[in-house]
Amino acid sequence: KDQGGEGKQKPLNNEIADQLDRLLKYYTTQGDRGRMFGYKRALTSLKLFNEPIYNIDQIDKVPNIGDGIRKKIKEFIDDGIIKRFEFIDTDEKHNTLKLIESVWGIGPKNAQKLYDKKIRTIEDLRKNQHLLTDMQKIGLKYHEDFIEKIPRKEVEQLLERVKQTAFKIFQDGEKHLQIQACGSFRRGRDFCGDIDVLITRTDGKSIEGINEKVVVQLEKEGFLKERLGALRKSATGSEGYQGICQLDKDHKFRRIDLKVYPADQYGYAILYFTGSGNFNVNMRTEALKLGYSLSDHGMHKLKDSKKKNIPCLKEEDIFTLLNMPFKAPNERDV
Ligand code: DCP
Ligand code: MG
Ligand code: MN
Repeated sequence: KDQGGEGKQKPLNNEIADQLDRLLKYYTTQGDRGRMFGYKRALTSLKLFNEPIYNIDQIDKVPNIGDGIRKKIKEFIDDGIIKRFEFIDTDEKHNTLKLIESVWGIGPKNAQKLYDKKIRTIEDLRKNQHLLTDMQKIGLKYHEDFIEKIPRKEVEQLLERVKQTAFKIFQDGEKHLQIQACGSFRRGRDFCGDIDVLITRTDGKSIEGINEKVVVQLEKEGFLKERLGALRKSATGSEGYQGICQLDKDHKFRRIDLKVYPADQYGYAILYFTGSGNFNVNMRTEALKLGYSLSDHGMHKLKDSKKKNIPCLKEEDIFTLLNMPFKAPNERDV
């Protein structure tokens, strides 16, 4: 203990989170879905835990930490390392799998398959493109750009560009279309993996076709470069696009997701699209415990066989309904 006593000791929350994240990444590349799920839940709960942690007893107040994970945390607090997992950072296979997975479109399962076919480097992938799907080939083509995060300022510029076009092709678009960036950008990150754009219309008319019109126009203008899959229409009325954009020749190629939702689903849509993914998993689990099924387009009581949707136009209302304290977007970055 340091001389100043507990008051001056540094809380261990972040260091413990880093350790769990390290193990989570390891089990992810190992394809161990059970442990992946367990570590993800433990990590999210730890990040949402508001108290500073100084000792192992406090860990028992954090939800979703099982015996196995608790033991490793105890070892880390006691000894400063988790012996059995020291090898991870230098494990060649683990690092190679991480590298292969860093290509957009390649998940843990595919990475393992490619590894078994003797793929070890990005160069190997480039020479063996017959092993890849069309989407993965595009991921590989832009790989060097995609591994670079997008500065916040550029996300703002990309969003402006989408707005400009959408407002131009829709009469009174400025008045009736609501367009905003979600994902890590809305959670306040300085650097984002991609840009996530959420669109709705507020004049009471159907959103049908907005996605396609905006995408086709942005493609004509040369802003959107390639589609990653077909344009999407869900059974519940939303539309979407996944692809690649570029602000101008002086900027990198960037991943972009567009989603269009009907106004009466907007609260759910913006909550979902703001994330983080971990936060969503956690919130849905909480909702289930309270007897609700929560998704990107609505919420209903589990007991209700008709699955009657509970309308929520604002995300605040969803927290209220679930009796959960409201979390601002920057508090959801877990
Ligand atoms: N999302 C989710 N579950 C998934 C994928 C996405 O709940 N499997 C939601 C939460 C995410 C949001 O969609 O925050 C946007 O997805 P992204 O993959 O773009 O993730 P982020 O924007 O959070 O991070 P990044 O900076 O890597 O893009
Ligand atoms: Mg994103
Ligand atoms: Mn995205």
